Amino acid sequence: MGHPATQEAAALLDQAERVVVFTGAGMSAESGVPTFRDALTGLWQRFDAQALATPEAFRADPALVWGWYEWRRHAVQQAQPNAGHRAVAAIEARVPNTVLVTQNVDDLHERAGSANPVHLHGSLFAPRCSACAHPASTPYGEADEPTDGPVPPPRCARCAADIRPGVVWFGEALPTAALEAAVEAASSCDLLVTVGTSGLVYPAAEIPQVAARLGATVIQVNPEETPLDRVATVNLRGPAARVLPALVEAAWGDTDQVPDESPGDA
Ligand code: BJW
Ligand code: ZN
Repeated sequence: MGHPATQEAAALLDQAERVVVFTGAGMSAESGVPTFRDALTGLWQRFDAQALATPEAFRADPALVWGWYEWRRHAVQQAQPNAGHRAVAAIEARVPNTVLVTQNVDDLHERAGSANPVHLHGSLFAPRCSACAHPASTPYGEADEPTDGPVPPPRCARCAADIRPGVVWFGEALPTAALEAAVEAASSCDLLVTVGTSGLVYPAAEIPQVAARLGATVIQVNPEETPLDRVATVNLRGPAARVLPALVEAAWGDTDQVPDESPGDA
């Protein structure tokens, strides 16, 4: 027997036929990946994440911005999916119409067994040319050392312009296919579970609102209040790695339908 709100959310999950799971940086917090607004630790502390994640910042100082993303890519590669990522994969395994929409640029959902997350804000693992968009390979040298400071970006093999991270910066359009898939899923789901997002960054923050407006139930998982509280039917206040497995357990009992990543597979 869990908390009453967990029981209520579990009943909603068990009844749902079309589920959207919508995730943000808090999803990966317990894997040791800092949230976006906490992303600047160590040497990076004196910078402002919101100011670094822009095309203007990259144009002004490509090595600073590329170095920051290389450092974050390394951190993600060292991290492991947590029990929350595995619970999301368990929901997908249990409810076949589930669509996973993530704002995260890490690959922890994939590594927890989610086959096809919709990445609204791109990926740390899909660099491309800043001029001609030609995809570049990643990582640059498998055994590269973690960076901690500016690193000049590599050059495009086709046109020699700077390679840039394959993420969506402030002021840039989201990838059309991903945004369309997310809106379509949110428009046709009966339950949306929003996890670990501040709900501050648009247009992604519209996704739970679209679902709610069209009649879906919204469950929110977040230790803090957010602007999405008012569209949520149930607010589960707590960390994703604890709340999501408890939710899946309360709905269906077995949380271990999806195998863990094999040890030493970092
Ligand atoms: C836990 C937890 C645990 C902690 N368990 N939870 C005014 C109104 C509307 C829009 C705008 C506006 N002014 C400007 C805009 C536009 C702008 C925007 O929204 N700005 C806002 C800041 C106001 N948006 C854009 O610019 C977007 N593009 C756009 O609008 O284009 C228009 C256009 C159209 C056509 C042509 C051209 C242009 C693009 C937005 C791109 C966002 N990109 C980033 C960076 C990606 C790369 C990178 O990572 O460096 O995406 S920003 C950053 O925010 C990142 C995230 O995906 C995104 C969302 O953050 P998220 O995931 O919510 O994380 P946090 O850190 O904010 O919150 C963490 C949460 O977790 C907290 O709530 C914690 O409590 C919780 N938590 N521990 C569960 N254990
Ligand atoms: Zn190029």
